[in-house]
Amino acid sequence: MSAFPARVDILIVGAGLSGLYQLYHLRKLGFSVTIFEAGGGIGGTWYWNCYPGSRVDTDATNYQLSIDGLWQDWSYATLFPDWQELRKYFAYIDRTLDLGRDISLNTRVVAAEFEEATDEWLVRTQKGDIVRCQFLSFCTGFASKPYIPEFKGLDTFRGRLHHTGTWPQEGVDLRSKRVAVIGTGASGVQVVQEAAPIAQQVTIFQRTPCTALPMGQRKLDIEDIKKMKEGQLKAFTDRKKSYAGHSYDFTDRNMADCTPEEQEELYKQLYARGGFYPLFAGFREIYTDAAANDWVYAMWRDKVRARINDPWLQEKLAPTIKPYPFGTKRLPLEQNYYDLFNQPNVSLIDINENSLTQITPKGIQTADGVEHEFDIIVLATGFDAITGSMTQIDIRGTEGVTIFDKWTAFARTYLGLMTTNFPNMFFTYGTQGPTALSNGPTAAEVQGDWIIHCLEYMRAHGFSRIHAKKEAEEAYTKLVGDLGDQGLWMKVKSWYTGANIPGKTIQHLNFSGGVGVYAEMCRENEANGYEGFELTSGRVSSGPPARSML
Ligand code: N01
Repeated sequence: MSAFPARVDILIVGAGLSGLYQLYHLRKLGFSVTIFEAGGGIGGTWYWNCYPGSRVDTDATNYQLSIDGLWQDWSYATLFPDWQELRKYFAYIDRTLDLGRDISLNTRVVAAEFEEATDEWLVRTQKGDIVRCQFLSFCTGFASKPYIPEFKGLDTFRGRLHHTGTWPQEGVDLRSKRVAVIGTGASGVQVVQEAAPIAQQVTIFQRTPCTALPMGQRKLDIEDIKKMKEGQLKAFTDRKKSYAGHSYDFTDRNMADCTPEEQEELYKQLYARGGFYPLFAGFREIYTDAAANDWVYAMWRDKVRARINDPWLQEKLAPTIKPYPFGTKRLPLEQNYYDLFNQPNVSLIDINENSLTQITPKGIQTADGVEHEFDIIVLATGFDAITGSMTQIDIRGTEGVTIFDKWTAFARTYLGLMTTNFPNMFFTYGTQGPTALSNGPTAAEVQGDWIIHCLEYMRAHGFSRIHAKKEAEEAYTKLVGDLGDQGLWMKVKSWYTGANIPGKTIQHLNFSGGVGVYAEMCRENEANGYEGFELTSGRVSSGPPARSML
């Protein structure tokens, strides 16, 4: 991986799937492109999230890029690959597409400022290097700013305490340890599954029960792989038309038109397939119709309770009364999460009943006065998701506006790709894109294609600047809000709406109209010559970095 030039046409921030996809295509088109990656390796989320059990909740067919010449020779060994397998996939991408020579690792971008005189960005790294680029593309994902709650005494703990999103690269041995896991989202569930078989004791601090679905994990054999390869091209096409960016989609049938037996039979089959099938291949109404949502919750609840011996735990993990609409908080996938609670070394503390009062040198104290002693505390407490990946960087656009100030008040974008006052700056898999409601690689490609085509178009027409018009941004942001309000997402506190972070503005942060609809909007926008964007020409510089700007 090489040193970077002083000026490039396009600087990409982040070497996850989005960043690599854009680097590959833009370089092929003859642009000069560099990726700055904060981590010591490529892989984005799979570099940082190397905690025990970390694995993708998307199946092998869908969790890959569709680049021709890439997918044909790659096969995962498991249906839901873990972080180690995913890192092998990233190494394969790097090798096959020869991307490394344009990636600078350990290069964290801390600031960027737009220079009106040249229509260029000046980007500063943590090490103090400054690079000039005409276009800046943030491929920083939705979960690159870990959230650590302000627990009293956090710094006093004498054991090991780590957030899942910044897990030590060298690993942490959980064997025979007393492990606390705070948080029961996708990360917490994965850690618990890994810790319970080997740790001396695992104590889970739960604030809200998750509604995990069975993963259906299995090893892939030669026959599976052959079948996958045969259907792969169709899967790539289908996923861009679907609601959630997977190769499968909601049933065309209305729930109301089906008999109770037909409804049950459908969900029996979807559960048997595993993964997100019950969520994204069942009835669409579960997202909009409270009664349909109640029905699907009750079915999930009964299946889960049947696996748990202790009635108290049954009620804590799968409450009789639905705690929030099913599917409105990101569902984890589980392999044996609920069964593990039957083990004597696994226990649960409901912090609504018995709150976590402070972290102590020896462990965690709860409101009942008990000090629970631990060797390791795992903070699976999530992220300042979606907007946080960019607002943590000092990004300054025109008129002195920073992205932090703009989005902290109320995040606005046009098409989830650009935001007013930040010309020549794109972002992918972030604010107001399909993001959390989409399979990652699909969103990376749909949004990446729009950016790539736009840059080609600008070059062909001699434009040096693209800027999202304010009225287009207002209209799109309203659309995101209106679509979101048609669903049940506001009925729960979650990172989908910013409600997991104290004080953060609560708003719909995802485009919830579906990936297929979104992709069509992007294609239309491209076809009509980028309506809603102002394209201008005239200011091009290839000069050295202006070190005084930042
Ligand atoms: O984070 P989360 P995550 N005291 O925000 C709890 C992706 N991911 O890291 O629900 C006590 O979902 C919080 O409680 P509550 C995936 O998209 C992907 O698990 O807010 N508890 C919740 O239980 C996922 O959705 C993979 O009441 C506190 C938990 O911490 C996203 O990352 C694998 C607390 C946070 O859950 C984030 O998942 C893993 C407090 N003060 C993760 N504050 C893949 O497959 C928060 N909590 C790609």
